[in-house]
Amino acid sequence: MAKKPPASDIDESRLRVSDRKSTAVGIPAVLHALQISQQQMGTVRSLRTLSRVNQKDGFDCPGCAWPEEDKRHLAEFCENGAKAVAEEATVRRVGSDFFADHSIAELRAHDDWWLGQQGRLTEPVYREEGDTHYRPVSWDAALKLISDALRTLDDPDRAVFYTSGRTSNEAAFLYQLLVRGIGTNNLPDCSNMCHESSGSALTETIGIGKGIVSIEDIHQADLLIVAGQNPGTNHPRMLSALEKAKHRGARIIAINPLPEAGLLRFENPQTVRGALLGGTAIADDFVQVRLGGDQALFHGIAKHLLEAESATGGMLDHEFIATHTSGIDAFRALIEDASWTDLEVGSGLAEDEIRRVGEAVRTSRATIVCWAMGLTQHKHSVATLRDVVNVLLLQGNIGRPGAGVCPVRGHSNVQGDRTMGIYEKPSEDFLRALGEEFSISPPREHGYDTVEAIRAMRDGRVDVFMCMGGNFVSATPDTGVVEEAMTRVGLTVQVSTKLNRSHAVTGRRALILPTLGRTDGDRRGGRDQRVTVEDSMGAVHASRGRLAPPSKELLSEVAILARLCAAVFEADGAGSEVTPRADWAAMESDYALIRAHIAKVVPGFERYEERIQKGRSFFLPNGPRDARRFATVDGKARFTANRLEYPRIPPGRLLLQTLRSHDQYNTTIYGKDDRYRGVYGGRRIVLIHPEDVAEMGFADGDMVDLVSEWTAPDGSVRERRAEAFRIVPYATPRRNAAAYYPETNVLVPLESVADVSNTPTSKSVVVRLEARDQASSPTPSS
Ligand SMILES: Nc1nc2c(c(=O)[nH]1)N[C@H]1C(S)=C(S)[C@@H](COP(=O)(O)OP(=O)(O)OC[C@H]3O[C@@H](n4cnc5c(=O)[nH]c(N)nc54)[C@H](O)[C@@H]3O)O[C@H]1N2
Ligand SMILES: Nc1nc2c(c(=O)[nH]1)N[C@H]1C(S)=C(S)[C@@H](COP(=O)(O)OP(=O)(O)OC[C@H]3O[C@@H](n4cnc5c(=O)[nH]c(N)nc54)[C@H](O)[C@@H]3O)O[C@H]1N2
Ligand SMILES: [Mo]
Repeated sequence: MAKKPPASDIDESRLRVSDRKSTAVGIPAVLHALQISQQQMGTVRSLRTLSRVNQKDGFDCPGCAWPEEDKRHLAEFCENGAKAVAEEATVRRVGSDFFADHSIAELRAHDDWWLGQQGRLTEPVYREEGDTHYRPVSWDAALKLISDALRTLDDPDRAVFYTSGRTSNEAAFLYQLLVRGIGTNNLPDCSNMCHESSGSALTETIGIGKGIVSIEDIHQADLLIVAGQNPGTNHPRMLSALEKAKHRGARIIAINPLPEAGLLRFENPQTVRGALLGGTAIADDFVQVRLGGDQALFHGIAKHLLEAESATGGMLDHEFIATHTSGIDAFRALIEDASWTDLEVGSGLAEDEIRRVGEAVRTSRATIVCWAMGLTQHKHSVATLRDVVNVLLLQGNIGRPGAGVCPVRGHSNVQGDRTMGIYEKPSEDFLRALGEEFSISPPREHGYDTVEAIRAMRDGRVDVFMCMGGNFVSATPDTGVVEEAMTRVGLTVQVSTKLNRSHAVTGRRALILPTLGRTDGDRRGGRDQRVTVEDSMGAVHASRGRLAPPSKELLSEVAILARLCAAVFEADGAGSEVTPRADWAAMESDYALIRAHIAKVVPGFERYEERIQKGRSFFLPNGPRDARRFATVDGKARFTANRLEYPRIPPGRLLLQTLRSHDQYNTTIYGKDDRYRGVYGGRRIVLIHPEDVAEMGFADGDMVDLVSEWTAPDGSVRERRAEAFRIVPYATPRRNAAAYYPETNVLVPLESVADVSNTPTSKSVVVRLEARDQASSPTPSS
């Protein structure tokens, strides 16, 4: 199905390509961040706001989930954190006059960049069925529309509730309570498209769905493997931690199909060395694996270790293996059987390159593997991550200082949202505690994840679809299918800070509820309210914004949810013994009351209020890290035997990964440059190896359509098309291409998901290139 992009905003006439950079951050990054901040906020507001990012008693950066170090710099943020802040703290506004001026059809013709640039949403608006425009609606009327729809459902499973990862712990807890109080576990979230594969693999093998290292461990590691991650753009503050580890003597190996700038060299703007002297070379070794080749690489590392063990002994931690693990025999047998030829083909690396990494692992006293989307968004991601765990287990690199697994999380509170129960497959322990606290009997049947939610909408099985943040329409795979699916829903509700495509492609009736962001002051019940978040390493701390909110009309996410709970559970006829009982109004005016409930339901939150005072943070219990305790089926860390898999690329085709540019936050597009990769003024580009470009009969600068080909289990092939991409020859492995998300989401088939985790395979899409008649390229707009 051909799906046209909203053409009016596509002006790639200024697109310019130059050499890619090998150094990240440094002074240009600081200047660039300040420039964007100034455009959005003006000078005074910029300085006031940026000085509070990630400070004790300041607000948590809405950028990434990388933790703050204990000793804070005066400016504890990075270029991309500053852009995330500027995007939210902008002085531009979208009010009811905007919606009167722009019909929904008109909004639909714009892309996410244009929509986001309009500014902060300031008042609730509603689209009546058949109407062409959104119109202002009061908060009371809006909440009544939702509660009426929820209370008249034929079946609670006909409602679905999505969450993006910026929602605070307090809001997330109320949200899941609302949903379970109604009687469903339909709580898909952005994690389903993000680190779900990590959660699946880690829960199964070490009994916890998150990472087990702290920032101290990073500093103390002897070897850090950074696989499938682009920290120079997506977790810039991680580079400071890597730099520190390096100065203490750690080796760092980057495993990536692309030579990403931040991994190769880093100029720390906080130090004189960084600012003036050319910075630190971060990676000691860059291993250019082929897309989806990591499992083969980790099998090879294991094989190298096991061979060394047979030759001389002393390579494995036998005591750890005997006391704390199970399953090594099957794993060992599988690895001994593996052929180096298969491992070379699977990884795209030569045997001696694989052995070079194996040797670094063998000689390391403490190893950490860090990863992000390059390892989680493939068909065999869960197997790949189980094999990462296998390699670490061999040397006892789980549950001791300077060692372990470090899935680097994306959204700033995505991990906290899960801890609060935003999960379609909640544990029995969680549901029992929730039930006891609120005298309800939460549903036990699992709910929809993101992919299942889309299928349910597509098939007409959803009446109400509510989103707590995010941009469902653009972030999910198979944009054509999702847009169609959205229009089949009775009522869609978006709680948002800014406009995006999910406000333009809606259900038959649609509500937009504007809300406060992290940087906004939140005064309720005569108090300045704080919220709490959990970072990528399991530390919980408070966050408090100070800026005057964009409008007096805005409610916080917590206030919206507390009022919605009241509307749903206290309305006439509700309040039976099955609905949750709580003082919703009191919670709205004092978020500490919500924390008191959380402390009773979620393990590890005892003395919650006390432990977040004065900017302090506390660590949640972490079995493997705290005491080599593994909550798995047999109480051991589990070796697993995973058959080798890797993508097969049909002749004449390329394997496409969809990734982030330097000027975006997921579907929020800050600008059209990707400085480190040398791309300026446009986003519709595709990076391809120069020899593939030539072999396929194209040249640098040619315009092509990307056509994805999906072969269904029954053998039928379905095509999807993304139009007008400029070819950029690039240092990617042969037959591996890269282009930006979300422009390419239209190519990712809804059926193409990771085994076990059901995560869309956004880093593994088979495509062919089709020449484009230059004359038919989208024409530049003014
Ligand atoms: N500024 C900024 N910060 C962000 C975000 C943002 O959009 N902008 N997004 C946030 C979110 S939600 C997330 S999840 C994270 C995402 O952080 P990343 O995972 O760093 O984001 P991607 O751009 O998807 O980059 C994937 C990286 O993996 C590599 N890769 C792709 N496939 C493979 C593979 O098969 N094997 C290996 N070894 N490498 C591979 C790619 O070349 C690329 O370097 O960042 C978070 N932080
Ligand atoms: N092809 C492809 N697809 C992908 C990925 C990929 O690598 N490739 N990555 C996937 C990943 S890792 C992720 S995490 C998802 C991201 O999916 P989402 O989290 O759904 O998307 P975002 O673009 O982060 O959401 C941005 C919107 O959130 C709203 N927002 C921002 N701050 C707040 C707030 O404080 N409160 C509320 N209520 N709303 C707020 C704004 O309206 C903004 O427009 O996308 C996934 N999709
Ligand atoms: Mo993510």
